[in-house]
Amino acid sequence: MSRFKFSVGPWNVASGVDVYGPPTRDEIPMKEKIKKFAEMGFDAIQFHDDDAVPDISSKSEEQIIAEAKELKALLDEYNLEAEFVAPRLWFEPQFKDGAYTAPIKENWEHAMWRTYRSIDIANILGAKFIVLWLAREGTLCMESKPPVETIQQLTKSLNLMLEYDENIKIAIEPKPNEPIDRSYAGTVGHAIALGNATIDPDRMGVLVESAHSTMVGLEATHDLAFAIAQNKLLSVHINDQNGIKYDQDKIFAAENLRSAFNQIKVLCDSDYDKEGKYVGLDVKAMRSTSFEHSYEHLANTIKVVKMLEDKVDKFDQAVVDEYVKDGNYEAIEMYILELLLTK
Ligand code: GLO
Ligand code: MG
Repeated sequence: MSRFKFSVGPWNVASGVDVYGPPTRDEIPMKEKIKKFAEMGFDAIQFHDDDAVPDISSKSEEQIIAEAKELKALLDEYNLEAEFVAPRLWFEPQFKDGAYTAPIKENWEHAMWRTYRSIDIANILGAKFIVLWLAREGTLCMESKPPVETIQQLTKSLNLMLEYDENIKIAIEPKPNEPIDRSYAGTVGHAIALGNATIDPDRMGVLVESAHSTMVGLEATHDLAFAIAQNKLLSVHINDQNGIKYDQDKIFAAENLRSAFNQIKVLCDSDYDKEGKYVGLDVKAMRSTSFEHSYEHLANTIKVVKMLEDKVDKFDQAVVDEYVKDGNYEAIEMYILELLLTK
C-alpha cells in the first residue's frame, strides 16, 4: 500500500499524436476513462476546463454550470474527487501570443473569461484550487510584447482571479520551454515570486512537474524541496524526461531513478501525504505503445512510487550522517546504489 493518494488527468490517456505524426491509438471517450481510473484505484481526477465542459468557449455560463454539475454527479457515482481545474489556454488561436500576456485586449479578456469559468467549475466539482500552466506566457518573437509591462499584466491577471473568488487557491505550474521557447516565468522560483507579488500570497502556490525541472537541467527534488520550504507546494506532476529535450512525460523513474527516489523521499519526509494532497501523475504512453496497453504507464507509475516508498523506508539517515562526519562521500554513493539496485 502506498501512503499517498493519487490523481490523474484524462489527457494522460491519449492517442499518441505528436508534432511529426498522426495518432497511433484510438481516442477513448471521457466517461470510459473516468470509469477506468476509478477501477484502477485513483482517488481524484485533474481537469482542464474543457475536459470538464467540452467546447467551453461556445457555451453560455448557465450551460457551463449545468454540465459541470452533471460531471460532479458522475464523479460522485465513482467516489472520485476533482483535484483541480486548469484553463486550457493554448489551443485557441486567440492565445497564439499568450493568454494572460496576450498583447491584444480582447484576447486577454477571453483568457480571463475562461479562467473565471474554471473557478466556477472548480467550485461545483469541489476542487480547492486551479492550476495555471503558463504554456504560452512568453513569446516566440521577443519584440512582440514589452517584457516588463507584460509580466505586470500577468500579475494583474492573477489579482483579478483572487478577487473573483475569495477562497480559491492558485497553483502555477512552471515550464521553461515548449510550446514557446522563451517563457516569462519558467521555473519554480519564478512561480513563487509571481505569487508573492499578488494581493494574496497565502492563496498562491505551485505545482512542480519533474520533467519541467529536468528539461532545463534543474533537479526536480530540489524544486520540490524549495517549494516545500516556502510552504508553497500545492501539487505535483510526477513523470520523467531524458535530459534537456522536448517534453516526454515518461513514466516516473524510467530515466532518472536516483532523482525519482529522492523526489519520493522529499515528499515522504515532508509528510506531504498527511496534508491531504495528491501525488498527481502527468505521464503519457509512448507513441509506440499499442491501444491495448493504453493505461499501463499509469499503473506502472503507481507501482514504481510504491517500490520507491519501500526504498525510502529502508533508507537510514544515521548511516549517511556517519559517512558525512568521516568525509566518506564515496560510501554514500555506494549506500544509495546498493539500496536502489538490490532487494
Ligand atoms: C505540459 C503540462 C500539462 C499541464 C496540464 C495541466 O507540459 O505538464 O500537461 O500539466 O495542462 O495544466
Ligand atoms: Mg503537467
